[in-house]
Amino acid sequence: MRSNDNNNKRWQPATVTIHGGKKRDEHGALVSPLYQTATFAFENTAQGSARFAGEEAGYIYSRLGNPTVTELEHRVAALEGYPAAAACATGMGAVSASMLAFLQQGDHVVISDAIYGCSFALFSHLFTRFGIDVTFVDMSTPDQVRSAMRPETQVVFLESPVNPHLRVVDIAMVSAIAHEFDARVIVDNTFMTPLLQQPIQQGADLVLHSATKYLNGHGDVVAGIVCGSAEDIELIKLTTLKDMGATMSPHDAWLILRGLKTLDVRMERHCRNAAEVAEYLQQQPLVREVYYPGFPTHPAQRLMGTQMHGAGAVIAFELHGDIDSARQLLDELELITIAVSLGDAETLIQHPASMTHSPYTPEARAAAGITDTLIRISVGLEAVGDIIADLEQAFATIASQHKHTQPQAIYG
Ligand code: 4LM
Repeated sequence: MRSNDNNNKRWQPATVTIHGGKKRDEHGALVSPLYQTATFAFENTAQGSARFAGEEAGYIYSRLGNPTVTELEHRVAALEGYPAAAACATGMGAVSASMLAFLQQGDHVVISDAIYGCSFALFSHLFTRFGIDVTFVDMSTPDQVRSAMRPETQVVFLESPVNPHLRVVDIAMVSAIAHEFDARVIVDNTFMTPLLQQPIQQGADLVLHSATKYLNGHGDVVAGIVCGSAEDIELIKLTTLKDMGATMSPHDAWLILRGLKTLDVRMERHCRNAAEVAEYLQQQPLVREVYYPGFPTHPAQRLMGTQMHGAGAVIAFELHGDIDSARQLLDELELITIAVSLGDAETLIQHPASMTHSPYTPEARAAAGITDTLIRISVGLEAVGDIIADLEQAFATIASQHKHTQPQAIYG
């Protein structure tokens, strides 16, 4: 018998991306309606005050909750394996709302040494202004992680694979150490999606996404979401999200619900295309090194089948030469778009040192291994032959301009 409510069903992820969190519509609409409203009418003053007092369930005002947003929260929470989620205006809204909910002056946080540029800026520039002490640490070994921990450490925050160069962090190892110190572990799972990595299995307390990327997948929304226990999500919603206000608009939630329906098939194609592009890049004489978790030599292989269930579709590579070499390659491309962001149907390429990771100081960038010759490509859903042909013509143009030079010497 069909039930009215698709929460708590034990479906496989591909089914959850389509049906999770959905309630039967009173008119039988296949697609859930978009509740494009700022506020909700009360029947009378008693109902209004009961809702504000939390004595009666129901919507009040869309900054505090909205049925379309609720459906998305249920769907993503189910995908990540947590009981609850809070949708946010942007990925950075999810990072700031979830971190600040658990922090106060005098607290300490431990952060992986390479992360997305604006997360780095938030932690290193803004948090420190409010008396929150921050330690960035290379999380490769238990000793390094343990040495960064203090009695006042409240949160350990990490990305894996790391933006931009795809280093990986053993989430189970970090979670075990953090929990010895009673600290929460927050994992930014944007690069993997819940289909390729579910950090709850490795002990993470909260998992967040820039939903701008694969979850939406169509490049037309900026959004974020954080998943966790009912208590943690309630705290985030009732404090930092409600009062700082980085809540998701119902229209954005509706678009992400639409995008999510194809997450499984999109990820399959993204990953297949990326494997071919990575293989191609590795054979190019102008490329010094390719960072791709799918290579047998990549440290990610140790975590494949346990923490990770796929290599994802972001690749980073180093060119021979200097910053101009990187710029020249990008400028020669015709199909592949020079743009930040990732996880879209379009293949996007960018230069982290001068773009996504420019908020780093040059010293922090060097320490994190983000060089001037590093390029990041988010492999899209186009025919992979066309993506490779575009790279091929760009490399060929550069080589022809230097036809009397040995390949490795073109870029110095
Ligand atoms: C980019 N990234 O890398 P919003 N977490 C991760 C991210 O990569 C990003 C955010 C959070 C890029 C944006 C320009 C791992 C963003 C922040 O942009 O606030 O949705 O997400 O190209």
